[in-house]
Amino acid sequence: MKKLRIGLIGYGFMGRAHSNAYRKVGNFFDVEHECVLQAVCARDAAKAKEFAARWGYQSVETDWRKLIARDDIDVVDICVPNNLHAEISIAAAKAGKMILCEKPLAMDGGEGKKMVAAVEKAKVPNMVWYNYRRIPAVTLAKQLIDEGRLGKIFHYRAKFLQDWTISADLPQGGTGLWRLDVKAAGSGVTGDLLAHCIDTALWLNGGIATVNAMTETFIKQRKHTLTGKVEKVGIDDACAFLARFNNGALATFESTRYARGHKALYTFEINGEHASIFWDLHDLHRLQYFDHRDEGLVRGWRSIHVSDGDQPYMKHWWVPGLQIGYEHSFIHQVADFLKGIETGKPAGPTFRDALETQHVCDAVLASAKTDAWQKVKTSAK
Ligand code: SOE
Repeated sequence: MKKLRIGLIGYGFMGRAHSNAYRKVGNFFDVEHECVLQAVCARDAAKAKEFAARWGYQSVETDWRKLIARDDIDVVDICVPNNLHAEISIAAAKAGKMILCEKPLAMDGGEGKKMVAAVEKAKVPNMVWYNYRRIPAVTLAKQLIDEGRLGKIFHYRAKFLQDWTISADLPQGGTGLWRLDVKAAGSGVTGDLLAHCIDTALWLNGGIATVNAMTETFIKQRKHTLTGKVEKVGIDDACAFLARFNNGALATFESTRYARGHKALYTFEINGEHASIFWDLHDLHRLQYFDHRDEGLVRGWRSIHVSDGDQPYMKHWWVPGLQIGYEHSFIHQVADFLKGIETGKPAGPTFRDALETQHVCDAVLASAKTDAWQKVKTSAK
């Protein structure tokens, strides 16, 4: 097997999800590459060493530039706050590395465009970790839509609800809380959570033409973990927007970190002329499907338990009826990335695909600021 030597930058929640995927992929998928956990990089040497020992990384770096300069690294995996994605990606592309970057691609479309230019100029394989595409039930939704089972799509409805930032005492900034600091995150729920909903939506239903949004920052000031001072909060705590797709479908998107009782409720529903589908992250192995063409006597919503070998990805796992979970979406993403480099047919979302999501996020934030409909730029060549 060919070795693919991974250099991971950052060791948080995503560092663990990705490391798990690299370790497992070869056990379950027939891939030509063996992922080697070559180095993990983080500023805190002690924590990086602890992470390396737990996950089996062979070495540790404390400066990402040194990691990128190493010629025993093939893939740079970026799992650090959003404000570092562009600089690291561009440097890694110049060094000829393959790049896997956490979502969202960038702080905004301007930065994203430079990142796309860098990876395309260097011709390095690249991908962004929008993992929800690879939950088997979501991939099945894509298959059903592409087969034309829904017919013309009229409506797309998505939401991503959480409740972890309701306390006014929660500080902003620093490890674990950088998502609340606009300088590190770029935006709040729009870039963090709606970006997932938008990526899935673009994949399932094509491009978005226009948006009209509202955002709110419920807690206006929070203590900053790094400065110790109470500072203005610059992120959006909640965002809701209307959208029109290029295919004529109407959409609503909503996200908040203030929906008491909801921890990660990502749902979408799509209504077409013949059929509808509904998916819920809390029940991620099921796809709800209604087909009007069914015989009237038994017509109704079917709850498809996506666990059979005929269904996306499932033949690689256990036996029919036994389900898989969240972490498997990352394993599927690595498997598809490897297949992409082995076949020369890159798996999405590439940086260019993710730039499309970035443009929607930019238009959403601009609309909320201007109180007006905004056109979405396209990243298509
Ligand atoms: C935020 O809480 C978060 O961890 C996001 O950053 C992830 O992208 C999402 O999948 C789950 O929620």
